[in-house]
Amino acid sequence: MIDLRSDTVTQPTEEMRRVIAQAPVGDDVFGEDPSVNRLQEYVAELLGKEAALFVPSGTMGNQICLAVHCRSGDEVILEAASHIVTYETAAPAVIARVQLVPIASELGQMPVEAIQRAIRPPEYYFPRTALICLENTHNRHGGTILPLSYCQEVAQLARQRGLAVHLDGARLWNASVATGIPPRHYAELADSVMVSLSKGLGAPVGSVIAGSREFIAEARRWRKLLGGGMRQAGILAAAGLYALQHHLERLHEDHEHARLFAQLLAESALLQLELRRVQTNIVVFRYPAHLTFAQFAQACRQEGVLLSAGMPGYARAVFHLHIGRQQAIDAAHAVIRATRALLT
Ligand code: TLP
Repeated sequence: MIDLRSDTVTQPTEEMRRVIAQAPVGDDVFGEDPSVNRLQEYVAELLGKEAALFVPSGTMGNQICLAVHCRSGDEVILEAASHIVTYETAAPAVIARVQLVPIASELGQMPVEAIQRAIRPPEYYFPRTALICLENTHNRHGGTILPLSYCQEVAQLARQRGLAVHLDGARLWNASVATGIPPRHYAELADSVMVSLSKGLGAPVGSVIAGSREFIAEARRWRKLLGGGMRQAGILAAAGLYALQHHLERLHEDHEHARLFAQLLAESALLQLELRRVQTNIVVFRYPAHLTFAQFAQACRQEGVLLSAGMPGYARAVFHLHIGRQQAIDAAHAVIRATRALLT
C-alpha cells in the first residue's frame, strides 16, 4: 500500500529509534529535560527567536499562540481554508475564546486589501482585532508557498495597525527548502511561529512554538493549563532534533516526487489538476464530480494507494520520507487506473 494520506504517517527510522533510546531525559515540567532544552534552543536559533517551547502537537501550538496573543472576545484574521479554521475543532472559540474572521483566497494568500478592510476601527462596540495568522505552506490550497514579499507586506500592515502576526509553519521547512530562503527570514516577520516535527521531517510526535522570551514564558503557562506539560519528553524531543538535523535537506525529494506524480496525473487528462499549485510535497486534484470522496478513495485503495480528502471535490496526496520516486510513479498509475475504471 502506498500511503499518501499525509506526511504525518511516517515511522521513525532505525537511526532515529537509536537516538530515542539513548536520549538523556529529565522532568521537563521542572525544565530539566536536557533533550527538550537542546531542541528548544536549536529551533529558537533556527528561527531567529529568543525562545522556543516543545508542544505535543501543532494544534496545541497554534492554540497556545492564539491564547497568548489575544484576550477573549478579540478577533483573529486568518485564511478561510486555514488549518486553524478547518481542522482544530473550533478550539479558538473554546480556548482563547476569540472570534475568527476568515478571508477567502486563491492560493492561501489573503488579499492585503481584504485584511485591511477586516481590521476593526477602534470603536468600543466593535470587537478588537488582535492578530493576523498566516499558514506557510498552505495545506488545503495544496502546499502552496506564501512568497516572502507577501509575508513582508502583511507584517508591515500588522505593525502599522498594532497587530500581532502568528505563523502556522507546520510545513515552513518545505517552504524554506523549496525557495532556498532560510526559515528565520519568514519567522522574523511573525511574532510567534509554530513548526512541526512530525510531518515531513518524520519525527513521531511534536511541534515547537517560538517567539520572544516573554511570549514563551506565557505560552508555557498555557501549555500546562492545557495538559501539555510533559515529563521525560526528551525521548520525543531527541527524535525531533535528529529529524531537523538529518531530514530537512531531503524534503526537496518529496517535492520532486509530488511534481512527478502531479505531472503524470495531468498528462492522463482524466483528472483535473493545476500544476501551479504543486509547489512542495502536496498534490490536490479534482476527482470525477459525480463521485463522493469515499467512493474515489475506495477505488484508489483497491489499486494500492491511500489518499485523503482536500477541499470539497478534491483529493490530496502528500509525499514523505517513505515514498520513493518509483512509488510516486506507481501511485500515479494506480490513481489513473482507478479513475478510468470509475469512468467506464
Ligand atoms: N495537518 C494534518 C491534518 O490535521 C489535516 C495533515 O494531515 O496535513 N497546521 C497545519 C498547516 C497542518 O497541516 C496541521 C496538521 C496542523 C497545523 C496541526 O498539527 P497536529 O496534527 O500536530 O496537531
